[in-house]
Amino acid sequence: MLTLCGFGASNYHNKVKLALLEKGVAFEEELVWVGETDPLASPLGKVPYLKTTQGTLCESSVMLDYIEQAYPAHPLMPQDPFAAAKVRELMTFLDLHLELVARNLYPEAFFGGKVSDSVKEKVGAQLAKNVAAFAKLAQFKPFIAGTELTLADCTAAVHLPLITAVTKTIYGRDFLADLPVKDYMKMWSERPSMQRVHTDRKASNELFMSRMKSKA
Ligand SMILES: N[C@@H](CCC(=O)N[C@@H](CS)C(=O)NCC(=O)O)C(=O)O
Repeated sequence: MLTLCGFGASNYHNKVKLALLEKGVAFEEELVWVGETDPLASPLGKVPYLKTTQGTLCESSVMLDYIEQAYPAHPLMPQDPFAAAKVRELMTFLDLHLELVARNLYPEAFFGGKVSDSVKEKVGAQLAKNVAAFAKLAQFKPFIAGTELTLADCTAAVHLPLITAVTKTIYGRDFLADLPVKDYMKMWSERPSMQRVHTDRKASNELFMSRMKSKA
């Protein structure tokens, strides 16, 4: 049995959870907040991490690769090596070039903090460039990598709404406005996997916010 450790307000936690649910792999969840992680399982103190019968794994994309190989039923990766690499290319753009860049803005966009004007300027330019590049790769046909749901969709579904929210809040403009993200997320909202993630995220968000307040 797999145990996904983390919390439901985390986009990276939900990326792995969506893949598990879409594949129909049985798993348990263990509530672990940042600051309460097992240092052996997650040496950088990040969530999520995954407990398996063989040991633990950190880094969400590594977990997805493991789950895909260990549970080949209901594949979320194409068989063809090149097509699979195109899926990983999209996952890398989403994690590294979109989410990780936008993350610099979360303190102000979501947590009541302040981000300096110079950071906003630098991050805004980088995000604009990276979104334009992502737009050249993303298919939306209707899935991110083409006609089949893949691991890139489990990644896109959790990151794209954050990019929209953060750019609207910080720059007053949705940097993803030219992409069909609304239709894409509507399609996702009809899937039972996303319905569960959404319900759990709402409950987790409330807990997360009350924890932040009690710490302030
Ligand atoms: N590259 C990591 C990113 C995970 C990540 O940044 N998780 C956030 C929560 S959404 C976290 O643990 N942040 C705390 C920290 O970075 O110290 C992954 O793909 O798993």
